[in-house]
Amino acid sequence: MTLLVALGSGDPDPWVKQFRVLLPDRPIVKLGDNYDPSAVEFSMTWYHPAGSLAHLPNLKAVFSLGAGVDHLFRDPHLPDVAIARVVDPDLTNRMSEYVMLHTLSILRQMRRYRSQQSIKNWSDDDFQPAATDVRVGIMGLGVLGSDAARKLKLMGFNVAGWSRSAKSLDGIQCFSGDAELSDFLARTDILIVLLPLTDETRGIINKKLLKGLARDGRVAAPSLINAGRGHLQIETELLECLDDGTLHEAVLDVFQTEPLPETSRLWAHPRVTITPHNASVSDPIAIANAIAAQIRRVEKGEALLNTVSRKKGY
Ligand code: NDP
Ligand code: OXD
Repeated sequence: MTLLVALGSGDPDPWVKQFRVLLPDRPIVKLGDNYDPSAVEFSMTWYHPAGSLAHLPNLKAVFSLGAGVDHLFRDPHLPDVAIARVVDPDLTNRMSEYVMLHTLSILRQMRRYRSQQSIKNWSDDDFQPAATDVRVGIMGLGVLGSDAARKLKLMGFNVAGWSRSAKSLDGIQCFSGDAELSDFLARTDILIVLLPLTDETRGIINKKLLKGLARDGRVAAPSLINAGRGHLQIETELLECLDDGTLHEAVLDVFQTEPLPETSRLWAHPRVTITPHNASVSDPIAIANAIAAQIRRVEKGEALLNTVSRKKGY
């Protein structure tokens, strides 16, 4: 039983090394190695080249090395086998760190103080709201969104979330579906996006949506944090909203084109913070462990966990 590490982006070697430690009895190969396709039963993938998982007649399951699976559905030749994604406390905690860091940074106006420091300007003339005065709204109340919601709530923020199906989370106001989106936006000062990229969510962060955010809050204007996927946002419209004051500040970890091209106006925008799609990285040590546990489950005849619905796209 061979395991294939199929990466189209990033270095496969730390993954191969870690899987060899965890599953010492199985051959672990990577794309480009010389292996027997009929021996491959599992594939661990991240942006694999289209077609590279076709012609594996005994493939049982594909594991995404991340929480998102949109990279798999780019492949028109994706085999019709079970797909599992990463759900792991290591990945979840890292994302919540990112969300808390940037939400607090927006609340405490760190962008402003950094620029004041650069010109030795001691000025404290703006009202500083408390976390309890600020309404955070999280689009995507799944594994990552609900953990971030709970932690922001603990910090005192007034937190709501929006998801596809109705939810109930202690102390969090829950909205769902298209019908409740405008009410959710209208009570949101800091919008956090942790949605998957699907046919339904592509381009959802556009001018119309950003104009629907709250205008009656104790912050200057609403702000955006997108750590979901780049194609959720329409960057030309995001820039228009930053330029005309619809949006106060944007923190972006993901972009329509990655790496973000040098020509993008986002790089130099005074109210944009850019991180290189590392809000929550998949650490081979933690994540290979979770995938090896899944493989052991399948071998014992148990069902795969964290499977993905092809119909929903996440
Ligand atoms: P989950 O599948 O657990 O949660 C997805 C959430 O989005 C669910 O609440 C789901 O609703 C909601 N959702 C999906 N489609 C819609 C829709 N059309 N309308 C409203 N809500 C919708 O995913 P995770 O929380 O684990 O991960 C979320 C995303 O974060 C990943 O898909 C990935 O793109 C991104 N990510 C980014 C990383 C980074 O470093 N930048 C790292 C890890 C993940 P419902 O609950 O009803 O199903
Ligand atoms: C993920 C990611 O989906 O790293 O896990 O973006």
